[in-house]
Amino acid sequence: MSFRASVLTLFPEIFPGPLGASLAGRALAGGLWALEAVDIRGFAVDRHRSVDDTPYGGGAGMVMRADVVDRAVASVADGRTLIFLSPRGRRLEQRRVAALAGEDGVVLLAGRYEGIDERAIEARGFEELSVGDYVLSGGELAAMVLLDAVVRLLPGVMGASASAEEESFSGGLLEYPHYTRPPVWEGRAVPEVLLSGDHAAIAAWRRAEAERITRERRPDLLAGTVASRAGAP
Ligand code: 4HQ
Repeated sequence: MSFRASVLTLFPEIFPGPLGASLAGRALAGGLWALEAVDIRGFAVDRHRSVDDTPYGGGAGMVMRADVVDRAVASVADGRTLIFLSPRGRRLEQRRVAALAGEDGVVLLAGRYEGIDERAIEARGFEELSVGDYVLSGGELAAMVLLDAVVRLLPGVMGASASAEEESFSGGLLEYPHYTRPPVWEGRAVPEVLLSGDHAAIAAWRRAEAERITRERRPDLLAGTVASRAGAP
């Protein structure tokens, strides 16, 4: 069976969005993965179909109700990993992305307003993941980021060549610079070695450039810290 993603959201109409285009979109159309957007509002029970309420203890904004959210979760939960997108979560890294790509699928909970009643997160042991240290207006874009990163790793999505190359060579380093025609553009020449036809020299140059750029921009990736060694970008 292929990878199945369920996204619980108050804005199901924004899916698949960018996931319906390009690489992920072709894979979706081709049945290499499946995406279901579940409208949390469909699980509201009162006359006004409310999904949120005022926070206990006071303060600004509204909080999504645990009972409504949990009924939405129950409607799709089938043993797949449950993930809540939140800036409070562990930072999403390529290592986790790759592990998720090896699972049956995921259930992603995208919050709006000030957040979700903590008990709904706690009760089912949601894993919390963040796509970065900035504040989005909802978890939907974060869910799309996670899915985009996962889907490109699914078997048959990228083709063996690109994925194999990524694993062996660029693992843990930033990408070397790329060039295409024309050979000189606005007075800027393509590095000569790339025109030499010497494949060993080209591979050595690319490796050296990848190391230089990584050292300059992201020395943390070389440091062998927990945040590195995952084989990311
Ligand atoms: N939000 N990484 C607040 C994020 C976010 C992030 C999602 C905003 C949850 C309630 N999610 N809502 N950064 O900023 O994942």
